[in-house]
Amino acid sequence: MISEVNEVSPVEHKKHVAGLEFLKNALELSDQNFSNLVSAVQALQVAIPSWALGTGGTRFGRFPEGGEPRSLEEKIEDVGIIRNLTRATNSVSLHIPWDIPKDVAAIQQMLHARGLVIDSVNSNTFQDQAGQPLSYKFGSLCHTSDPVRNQAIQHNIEVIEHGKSLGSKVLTVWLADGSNFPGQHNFRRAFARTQKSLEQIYKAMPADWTMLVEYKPYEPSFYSMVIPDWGTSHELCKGCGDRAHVLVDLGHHLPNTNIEQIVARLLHIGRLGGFHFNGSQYGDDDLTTGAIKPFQLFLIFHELATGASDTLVKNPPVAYMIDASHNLKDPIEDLMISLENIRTAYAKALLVDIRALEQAQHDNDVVACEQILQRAFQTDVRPIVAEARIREGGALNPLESFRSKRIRTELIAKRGRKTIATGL
Ligand code: PSV
Ligand code: MN
Repeated sequence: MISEVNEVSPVEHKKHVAGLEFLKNALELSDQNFSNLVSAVQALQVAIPSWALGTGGTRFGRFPEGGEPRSLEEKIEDVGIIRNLTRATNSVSLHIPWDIPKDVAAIQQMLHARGLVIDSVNSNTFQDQAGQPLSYKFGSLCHTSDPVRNQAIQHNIEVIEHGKSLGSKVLTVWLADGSNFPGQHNFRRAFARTQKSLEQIYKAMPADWTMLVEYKPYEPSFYSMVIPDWGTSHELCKGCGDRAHVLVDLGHHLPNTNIEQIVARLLHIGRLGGFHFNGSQYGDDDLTTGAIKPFQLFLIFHELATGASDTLVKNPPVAYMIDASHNLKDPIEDLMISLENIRTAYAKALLVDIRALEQAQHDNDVVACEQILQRAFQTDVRPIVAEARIREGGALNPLESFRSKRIRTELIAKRGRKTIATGL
């Protein structure tokens, strides 16, 4: 039985308290302000997608870790392990049809027992499913044929129904639709058909639901994607209505894109609905969040934090999720490191002296502006992130606990070494 209790050794705890005290003094914060900072980090919760718990792969191969979840129940079990150790996630995102629950009541009970809820439900029109009458080879919501589009629309409506039964209120749509060769698509018409299809799906959502529309510049289509950028996504959302928002996935940008500026722009127009975290060097690389560009992650959180404290910003709450697959690392370990990096970037962003920055921006003091950001970014906030975790009963060092409790070994013993999870 995997131990649920996270004991902190007295020696480690003493070191942690000393680090905390040092940081509080260095930041010259009162006990109350320091405590508020920790509470803000505690409040940041990031959903885990059901498809990220198995070992990922590329078209060249896959090297399973073993002990992978074979069912929705086992995926929830894994997210429960991550929650227990990190306290940085309280929800699971599902992909339909991979995660259709057999027994809704039992799933709800499992979630409840682990302090979890269902976050978004995600449709899948990027694959053909067994028994499906029509193929998505040439697109889904953009398809030239009415019956194919209708099949894809109906699938999304079914996804909403599954979500309703599990208490979700968010439908996420990511389309693989696009073209590989010049001339293959009439760009204008493919967009118009997609718009109409999304409007129909939007109309089928209950009044308290939100639709998130994700964009991606390339892959699987290499010449054109129907929704390649945030502007297209925004246009589609506007056409649907007030409860359709843009979803930004960190890996869905061409190298060197200024993602923090996109975040600021969407916040300004009130349409930033969701965020998928991962690490990326070239594209949808699915690396650990913050592994390659921690400064960019900090700058993104700086925009989110300043946006949240600006009364002029009327953006809805943003739904956070990790969207990565794990080719080399143990998926549970990788997800825990991502959660840690996300909270670290957020904690650093909360340290930015916003008033001083605004003054320096007003004075066009470029050096001061940059220094204010660097001061926050270079602060070692690990004690704050650890404190946020242990205040809620999490582990002082989740990774070490995962290894010393030999959790993966237990999962392999229970589920086998050669299991293959459904997912990406
Ligand atoms: C494909 O790029 C992708 O990673 C999208 O980001 C979706 O969010 C995810 O798959 C699941 O459909
Ligand atoms: Mn994504």
